[in-house]
Amino acid sequence: MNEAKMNPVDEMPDPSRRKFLNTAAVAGIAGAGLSVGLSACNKDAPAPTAGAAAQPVAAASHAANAHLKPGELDTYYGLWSGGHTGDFRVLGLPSGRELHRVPCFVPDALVGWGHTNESKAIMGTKPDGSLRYTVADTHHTHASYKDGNYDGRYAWINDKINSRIARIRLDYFICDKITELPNVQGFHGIFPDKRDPVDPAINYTTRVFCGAEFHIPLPNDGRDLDAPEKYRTLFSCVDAESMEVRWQVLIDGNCDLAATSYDGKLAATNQYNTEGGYHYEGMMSAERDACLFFNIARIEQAVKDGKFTTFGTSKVPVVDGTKTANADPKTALVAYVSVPKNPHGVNASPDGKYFICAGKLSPTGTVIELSKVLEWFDGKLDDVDKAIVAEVELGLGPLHTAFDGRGNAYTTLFLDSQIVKWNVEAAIKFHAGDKGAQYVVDRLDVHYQPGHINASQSETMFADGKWLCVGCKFSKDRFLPVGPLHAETEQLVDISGEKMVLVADHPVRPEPHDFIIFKRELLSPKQVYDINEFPLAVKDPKEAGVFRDGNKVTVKITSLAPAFEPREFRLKVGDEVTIILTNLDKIEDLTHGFAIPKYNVNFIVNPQETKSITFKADKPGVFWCYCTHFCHALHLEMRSRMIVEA
Ligand code: K7E
Ligand code: CUA
Ligand code: CA
Repeated sequence: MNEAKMNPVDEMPDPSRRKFLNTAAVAGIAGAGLSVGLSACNKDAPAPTAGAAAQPVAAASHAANAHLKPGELDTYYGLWSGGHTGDFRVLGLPSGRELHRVPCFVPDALVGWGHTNESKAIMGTKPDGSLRYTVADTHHTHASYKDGNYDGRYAWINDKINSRIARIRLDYFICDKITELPNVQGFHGIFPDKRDPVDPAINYTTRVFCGAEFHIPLPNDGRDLDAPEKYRTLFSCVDAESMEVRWQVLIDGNCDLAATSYDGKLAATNQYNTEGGYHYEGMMSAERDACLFFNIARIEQAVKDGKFTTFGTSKVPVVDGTKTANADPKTALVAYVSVPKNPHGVNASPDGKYFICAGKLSPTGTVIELSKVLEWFDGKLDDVDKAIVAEVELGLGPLHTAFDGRGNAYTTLFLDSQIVKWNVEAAIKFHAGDKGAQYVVDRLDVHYQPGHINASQSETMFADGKWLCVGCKFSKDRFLPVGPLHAETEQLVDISGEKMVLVADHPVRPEPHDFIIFKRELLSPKQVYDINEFPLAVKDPKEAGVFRDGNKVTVKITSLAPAFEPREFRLKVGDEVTIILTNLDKIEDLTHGFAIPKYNVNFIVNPQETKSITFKADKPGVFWCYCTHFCHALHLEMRSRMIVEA
């Protein structure tokens, strides 16, 4: 594998070396060989630098495009997942500047997320009022659609650790709802639908699909602990508005990534563990796994008809999507399409015609034609595997695919540390027997071991083929060393021409996994809150003050630069205190903070926003509540004196 990296960028790989990975090679990747594959990340391994050296330097014009002058705004938004940090990141592109982090699953000290009453109610608490979870692992973020493009309402993001889905309102860039999925573990792939399969008037997102990766006993209440062959997993549908789980599908195998069709009829998930293996080797024993297609209209009809079961305390209807129950295409809820060994991503092409699965342990890309899957459901295609219109070699370790809207796909090759640009129609011709069809258009070395990839507007019908970003899992030598933990490299690639041009490296805190990129015109975020969105709002400084009911005390505070009202307030040790703070400033960008020393309190209030926080006054003394957000020339003077009497 290292020798592959010695090849110059443009040299086509030796085909004999790129046969379908045999069992020994897979064992190699899985075991000792993984370190071989990854040894490229080792400083001693000379391999990747050879490719890097051969790399053409970015053309000045491209570089100039990506470098914005001071004061210039980006032309694209990027929505990135944060990974271990459990947040949702907002980038400007092409500059790559990080503009915002929206906390959702994990507490955040800037906005007071996980501290204020409002955020705790969204995150979920235990009976003692503490947070149910404080860790998360976000991988995938996708936004709501209308007419095949983003409509700027919502984005969703997954937490793989605790199987939670969070919704982000894109008008304020805040998380407003979190739902924990029942009956599953390892919620990984996520994708909103793009229209309704039945009602043509619903040409926008109303469902979000969630795939679960890990097999568990059903229900997971202590039964079947030592009977892993009985463990199962489910594919879930969440209502985009209510964020309630509408239904789940019991399946054979597992879910990894998810995708949806532009006609709203199908949702898909790729599977790497059709074996139901519960040991590592067991998940790699079969030569082929699958990509599943869910017939949304039929599933919802089955739920309506009462053809479902439930598990444990969950009331969510679960329909039977297993293979044996779905052998008859005319009634099948799910189609199982065979895909080579342990595939990873599944992506819908912007023309709405194809789904592409990347091979991971097979060096191939599989192209599945959607109209043929629908023909199978209609009983017009005898074998659903005939929906596969191409299965072509791309390189080693294919993971995810993006599109340029000109018929080309861009797939990351993890082991080769490359992006391969390939033409989908040419691949279909090649697969059909035209061995002269040159489907590989270009290859680009990236740094290093790329996972996710996406291009501007790639996940919409309006893919514009301008910019492409690739999330590289290893940065190795690309940045100044900062100790053992390396940043990851998000690389920017210009894809407007025939050849890909690497334009910029950006370090990111690990690890974003997935992201989407779209035109800035599709969003129009608000700069000032609507005070009426907050039932607790203190709308006038005259309403501020201390309101006592026994030992329950409410302190209503307003901020108006550069002063809080009231300037001091009095409490007694033992009081249960709720502070409600409304920022009455209406000016854009005029945010105040509120911190109480020794009481572990800090949060911000944006213009016209209200937040509250509840704590026990357990320490007597004087505590200077102060503004933590620089707001005014008299910011340092912006304080309120909290007096706690013994
Ligand atoms: Cu989207 Cu990283 Cu969760 Cu592929 S996964 S890389
Ligand atoms: Cu208000 Cu600083
Ligand atoms: Ca497998």
